[in-house]
Amino acid sequence: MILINWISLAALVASQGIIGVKPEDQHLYKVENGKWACLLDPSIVLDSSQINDDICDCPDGSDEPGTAACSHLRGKSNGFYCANEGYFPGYIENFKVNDGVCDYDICCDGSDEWATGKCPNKCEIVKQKFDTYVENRKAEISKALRIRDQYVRKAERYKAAVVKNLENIQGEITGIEKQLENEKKKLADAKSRAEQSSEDESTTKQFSELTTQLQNYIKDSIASQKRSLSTISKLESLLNDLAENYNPNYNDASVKQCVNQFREYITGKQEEEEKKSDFSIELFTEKLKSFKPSSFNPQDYISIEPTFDNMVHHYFMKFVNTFKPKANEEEEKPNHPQAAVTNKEIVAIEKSIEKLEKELHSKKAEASIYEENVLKVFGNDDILRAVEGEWVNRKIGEYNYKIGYLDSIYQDNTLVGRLTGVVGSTLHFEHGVKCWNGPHRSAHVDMVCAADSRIVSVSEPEKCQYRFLLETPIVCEDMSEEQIAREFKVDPSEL
Ligand code: MAN
Repeated sequence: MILINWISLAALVASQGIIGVKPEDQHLYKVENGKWACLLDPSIVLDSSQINDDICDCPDGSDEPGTAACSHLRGKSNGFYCANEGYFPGYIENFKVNDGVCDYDICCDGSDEWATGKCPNKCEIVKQKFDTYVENRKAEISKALRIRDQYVRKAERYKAAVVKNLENIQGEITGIEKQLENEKKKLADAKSRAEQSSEDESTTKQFSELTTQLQNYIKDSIASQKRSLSTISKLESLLNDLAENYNPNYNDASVKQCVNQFREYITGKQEEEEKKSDFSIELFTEKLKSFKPSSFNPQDYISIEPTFDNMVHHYFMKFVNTFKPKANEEEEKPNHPQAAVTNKEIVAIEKSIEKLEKELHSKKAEASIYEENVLKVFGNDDILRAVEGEWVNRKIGEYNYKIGYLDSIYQDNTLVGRLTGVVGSTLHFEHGVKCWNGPHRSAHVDMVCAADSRIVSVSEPEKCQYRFLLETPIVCEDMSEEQIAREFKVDPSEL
């Protein structure tokens, strides 16, 4: 309990009623016949001199609004009222009343120290500081808002550029996909043609074997005919010998019949031989070679030798083709003849597909970065896009700190963290260099509105966990005078 300065008290009571009570509540302290009842327990009636006598009498502490006697019962909202004439009234917790400390941030009039008389009224100077603060702050905010506006435009341009890049790359992806589809079709076609040509090859081989068989058969037949003719000729010579040299006197009926029949045969044979053609393969081939149609131009003909074998082959193939399924063949195959596909060509198409697939993969990866970027939230109005690549530096204490908004934070050359998230106007940085015997470094950066970017302060509430205060235009919002006024803080050291 302090010694009440009754003269000061009397003066205050005279000027503003019950000390520590706001004007609107003064009526609650109306004294009737020198008596007053506790506010929440009117059954307790006190002598009016017991109000603010520095002794707590009422269970609700209502008899001591202007002293610290009932401070344990009175909350801040129900605290000591400072009139702060010429400035804004304030409320201070009752335990701070008459404690010998000037609480000018709340009671610029020093009325909280009415009993000690230690604190002269400084409301005039506080008011001046307040007015200056509000004016400067208004000017700063309007400057900051103009800068922020430029950032917003910049962010819009940056986003538009990302969207454009994404569109371009999506166009490229569509192009590559089309090319890939074509190449894949080409590959399937080439493979089926290669298969077809190997089928054709085997059919041709079979046909060629058949042709050779036929050619051999004809040749064998001719050779066998020749051999038969030679045998016949030998037999004829024997029989001729017999017919000319036999002895008719023996009257051998069988010999006579044989000789007569042989002579008939020879007569008949001569008639036959007159009719018989003199065909031979060699002669035939000679004739074929000398065959030249009228207006013969060698360039118009495929250079195949006109031999008997070739002729057989040609007619045999013609014969085989008669049985080919012509209708289907036309449907399945294009009209123009298809060139044969080499393995080299297939490998080249496969390589081109591989290259296109690689290109597609890398373009898709690039596109997904842009997509992610477009969908990402970069703070209100996408503003953080505009500060991409911007760094704010300041030497504080023994270290030089560097904050890269969308990047990372360094304490000299030590990585404090990389940006991992944005919550409201706080940037979160994590995964910095590990602290000796501690966690990996990390930081929170609280951004407050100012026209220029500046690291205001850094603290390390826990080992290697940092908290920065960063002034920047990017978090500025238009503020009413009331909002600005509420932000004003009295610095007692300046009074
Ligand atoms: C360095 C700095 C400090 C940190 C200590 C921990 O000195 O990074 O901020 O507290 O390491 O050992």
